Amino acid sequence: MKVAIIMGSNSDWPILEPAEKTLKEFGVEVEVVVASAHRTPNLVHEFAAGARERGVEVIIAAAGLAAHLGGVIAAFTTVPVIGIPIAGGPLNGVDALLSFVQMPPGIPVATMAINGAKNAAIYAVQMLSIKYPELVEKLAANRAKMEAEVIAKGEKLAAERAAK
Ligand code: RP5
Repeated sequence: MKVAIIMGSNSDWPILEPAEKTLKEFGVEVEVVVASAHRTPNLVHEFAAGARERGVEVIIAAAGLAAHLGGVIAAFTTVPVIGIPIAGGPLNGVDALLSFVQMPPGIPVATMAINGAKNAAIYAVQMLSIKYPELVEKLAANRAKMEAEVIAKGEKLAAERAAK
């Protein structure tokens, strides 16, 4: 099972690193690429047109500013694309959010929250779980872990308040 993470610039990487970490925790192979819809359109075309042949099953595309990366990739492949608008510039990611989310009918990009790298990874794993049943159990374990963590946080707060 393989997911590609593609970003418009290496300056996006600190936001995206948690996505790679999460995917690896689920045992998913990750391909990481820097390519820009505006600055390296030929590279983006090559990446997207060959994605399915390379075994990529889901693409996570992240970019900031006037972010056309997700849409352009989706135009060149039928591999599903998850978009992450990256915060940056004077509009702080709202520009990228609108660019990702307002796709014309026929070419969808499943857009996450601004900087929503972790959810992009989990959503990719959920998509892969349709084909790879072992991921269903891992997703359930991940939910159980989160539940335990939230309960522990509540108990910690209650204990701190009681001690005052
Ligand atoms: C976008 O422009 C990139 O995705 C990045 O978020 C933003 C700024 O890129 P750099 O100028 O840091 O290379 O294409």
